[in-house]
Amino acid sequence: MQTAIRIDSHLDGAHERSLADDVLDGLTRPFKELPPKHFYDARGAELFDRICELPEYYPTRTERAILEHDAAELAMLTGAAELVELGSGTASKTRVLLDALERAGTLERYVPVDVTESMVRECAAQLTEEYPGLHVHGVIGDFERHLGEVPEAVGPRIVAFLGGTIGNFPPGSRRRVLREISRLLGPEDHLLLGTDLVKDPAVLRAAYDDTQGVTAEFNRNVLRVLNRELDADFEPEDFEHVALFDPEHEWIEMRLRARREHTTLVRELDLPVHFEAGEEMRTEISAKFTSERIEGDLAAAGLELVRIFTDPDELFALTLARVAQPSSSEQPSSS
Ligand code: SAH
Ligand code: AVI
Repeated sequence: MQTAIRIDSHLDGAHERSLADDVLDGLTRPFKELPPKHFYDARGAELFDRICELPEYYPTRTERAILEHDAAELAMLTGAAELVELGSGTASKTRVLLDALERAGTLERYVPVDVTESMVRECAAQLTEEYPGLHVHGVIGDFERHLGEVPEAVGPRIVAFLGGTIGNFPPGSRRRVLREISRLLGPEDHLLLGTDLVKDPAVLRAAYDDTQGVTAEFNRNVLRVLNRELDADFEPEDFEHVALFDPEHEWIEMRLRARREHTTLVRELDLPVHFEAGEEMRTEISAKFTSERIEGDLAAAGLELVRIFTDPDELFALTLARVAQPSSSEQPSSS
């Protein structure tokens, strides 16, 4: 008999090397930068969960509401036997989709893919309890490097990339990641992509600079990760949380601003890093979308829109897409 849970881990020395490479590359530039994937150690994941509950952070509850409204239709449109989820986290919203697929009688397997090992393991254990008969094949890995490790589909599949995480990539990488994702899709499969939408900058800024300071703590957590993983000596409280909206690119930037001039040593890399007082280091971008931007990115990745689902206030969008079908004029003629 097949067991309900299988977990493959692809994070080994390579993961630490990727952190070291990102630090060597990002902290030696004139405008310092770190990629956001390093926020998510166990503490970062917990802080992110608290962000999702904040009154100012509307994306999570809005995406959940869209799913609750439209999951039955998604189940009908996709007939999915399998849900692959990239950056699955605690999979809290995913259950809405799993419920709909279970009700439709098509659900067989869930494949969570995340860099945070504890998340994948805990979510596999919980979901196999909650959904008797469900197989969970967890992939602990980096969705920028390990999509090739996603197992062969067991039937029509949805690849879900929820929460707006695609917006955490700059435009070029975003299209590259979407293209990689499109390789997971056969002709019967769908991508379900969550994207935050362009809106009043004041609403956006509040969502990334909450009054309780949870987002500030999440932002500073990346320094704790560097201290632990690379034996650095950052003092997180030496950095102030900054969230600004860039109107040209229509994205939020999170930065850490040095409160005083100082030099930090990243011992494992033998790397001194100097900060001027007031110097800012970028730790995340979170792009906001219009329907044109969504369609443009999909098209650049060889994907086409099936349907966009949104909430009544048009705060957030869930887009169903599939591999672009050749138009009738491009189809090879039979003669
Ligand atoms: N999908 C959830 C969680 C979003 S938070 C939601 O919508 O609420 C982003 C998640 O992506 C975290 O769980 C984080 O660990 C994961 N993540 C970030 N960068 C990643 C990467 N490069 N590869 C795999 N997982 C990543
Ligand atoms: C995971 N990602 C979509 C979140 C976002 O909104 O860009 C991460 C986050 N950063 C600050 N708050 C939440």
